[in-house]
Amino acid sequence: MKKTELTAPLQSAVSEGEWDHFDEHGFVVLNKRVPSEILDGMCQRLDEIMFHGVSANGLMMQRESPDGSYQNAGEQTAGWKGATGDYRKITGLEREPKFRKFFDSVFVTEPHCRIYEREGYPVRFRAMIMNKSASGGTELPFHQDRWDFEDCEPRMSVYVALDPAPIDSGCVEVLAGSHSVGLLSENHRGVISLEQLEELRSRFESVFLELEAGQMVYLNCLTVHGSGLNRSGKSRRALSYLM
Ligand SMILES: O=C(O)CCC(=O)C(=O)O
Repeated sequence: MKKTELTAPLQSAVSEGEWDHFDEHGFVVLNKRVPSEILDGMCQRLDEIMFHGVSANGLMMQRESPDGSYQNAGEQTAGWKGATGDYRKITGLEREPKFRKFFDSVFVTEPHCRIYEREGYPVRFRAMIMNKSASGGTELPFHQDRWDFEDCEPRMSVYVALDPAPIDSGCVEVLAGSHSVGLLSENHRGVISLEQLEELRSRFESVFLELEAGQMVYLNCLTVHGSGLNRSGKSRRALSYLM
């Protein structure tokens, strides 16, 4: 083996400047992109799951709302619900090998170490697809990311655009810096009230996360975010890995 192979530094996913942006604004769009072979593998597997029901028994799958409203989104239950791209959410991808390639990459392990090894938290995570199907998607109310089934709160998510996410596709909108206000709602989905949203909009800048396929965002769980309907006529799939 050549000496350089032994001494070469590990490739870092994130620069110090990017972490500074994350700490100050509660999110950062990374300069680096998901390698195309990993991205293509995840997209291909997602097509197999949605259109052929492959491995879907172990997954929670939810169909889009017929009228785009959040309250009318389909039930989130285990198993396939037909050959369609009209799924809103798919959870339980943690053990899927093509997704694991990404979960095991430096884009996930580096922030994982930054949060958990430094603070001695136990390792917990949840991986899901958030889709806005070509037929219009479902509105997602503004919220902070919370969960109610563990003894500690999640801290951040790694968000990956699997398809291009221009503004008319219902890309995610964040209120930059809003993580500084702390937890706003005890309800289990972290959804905030319209009054809270109005007040926050007067204090924090709104940023639409228009992404290209393969672009990644690190998002602080307390950063208020939401997304609208998809008017682009194309699906807008994204992977969200919460830790
Ligand atoms: O993709 C979206 O529209 C929203 C995703 C989201 O809220 C999340 O990943 O926490």
